[in-house]
Amino acid sequence: MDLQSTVLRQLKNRREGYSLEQPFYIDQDYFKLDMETIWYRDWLFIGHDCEIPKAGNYFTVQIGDYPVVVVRGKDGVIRAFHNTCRHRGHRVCTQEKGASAKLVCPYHQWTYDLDGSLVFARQMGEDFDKSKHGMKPVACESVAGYIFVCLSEEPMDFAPVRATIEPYIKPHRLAEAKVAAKTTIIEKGNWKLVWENNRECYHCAGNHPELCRTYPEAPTATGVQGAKDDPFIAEHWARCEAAGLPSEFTMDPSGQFRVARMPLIQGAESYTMDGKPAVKRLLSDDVNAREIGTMLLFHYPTTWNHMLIDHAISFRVLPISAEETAVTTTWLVHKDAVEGVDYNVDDLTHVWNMTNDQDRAIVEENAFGIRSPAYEPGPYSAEHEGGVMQFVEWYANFMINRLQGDKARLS
Ligand code: 3BY
Ligand code: FES
Ligand code: FE
Repeated sequence: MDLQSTVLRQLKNRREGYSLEQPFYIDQDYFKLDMETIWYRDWLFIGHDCEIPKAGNYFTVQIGDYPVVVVRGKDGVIRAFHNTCRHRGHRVCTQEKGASAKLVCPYHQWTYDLDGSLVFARQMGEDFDKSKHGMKPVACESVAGYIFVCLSEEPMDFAPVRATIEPYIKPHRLAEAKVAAKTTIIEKGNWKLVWENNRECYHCAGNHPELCRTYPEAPTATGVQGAKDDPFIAEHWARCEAAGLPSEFTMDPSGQFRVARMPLIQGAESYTMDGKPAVKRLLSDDVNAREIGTMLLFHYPTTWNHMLIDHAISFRVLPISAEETAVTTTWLVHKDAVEGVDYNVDDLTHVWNMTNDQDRAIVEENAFGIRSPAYEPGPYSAEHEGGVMQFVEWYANFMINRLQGDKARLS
């Protein structure tokens, strides 16, 4: 049986409410199938508008086999391109980020405009057509300060994502914020283990002493059920909505993304050791309320986020191999917040640096145990791990639909 058929059978027959079978977490071929079926075809959060505030600012990112460059044009528009030169394929932009009036390939100096068109290629002969050798575009959308790209040549409609998430993010004014800190850690575990760990707080009390000072471990906050029946949360939504902040739990019917504004532990305003804001200059001039908690956004497969009164934190997940995942964390503050005056980076980043490292250790030990021939899928806690079940269900359904669609197209 071919791999697609095996995976389809395993996903269709999977035991609901149980973790996946071993190869989904460790096998190279399964990993390749994840990349081809999800990562190379769907919208992926990749970075923030405010990381490239001026024309010619760019950053690069590696998505599986695809190097991509994201650049702001002279017209202010953010575009993405395959970062492979149309001459002989050298990466055009070799740095993680930079600023340049044109994009110049270091190999033979083919030169591209910020809109991707080839403007200079030395001594290529009379009949060489520059217009046929522009950088290949990658679909790119920016919404309220979040940049998404899609490697597919026929991207899915982005409009539903925009319509749902924009009103929730917009009041935080992240398009005009600034990056106060950014880290990338490598977790030695499959990308789905990173997500499974993220989608529950069953592990929080035992692993995250710093985060638990301010983030509630109740499954209603992290998971996908019961929030609206929790009077503490309902009161929070009513108060925040009255202040003009969309807050109620909203999940896309596909289960791929959700937004919800959750209260922190009573009295806490930010992820600091004492719960007080880490930044004196608050994040948004448009928010006229305090104790707004955290606006939670996830969008599978690349991002989960926290938007607070004083700063926002985005997390970007990118798979490196079947058993390695890069997690990039970005802390955003008001553009006029001054380091050393309004905040210091150590206090701002402490709780999530600790939490990330604790989660990395969990994911790595989880991967370790799953490699055992004795591993078998285990039961999720219905009470605490509803979010994990929802993630696995999204993954399984997404894969099943795509793989079945591909089969139908080929036959
Ligand atoms: O970052 C998060 O959203 C999740 C939720 C609970 C714990 N955790 C790290
Ligand atoms: Fe880019 Fe030759 S490969 S200029
Ligand atoms: Fe955690």
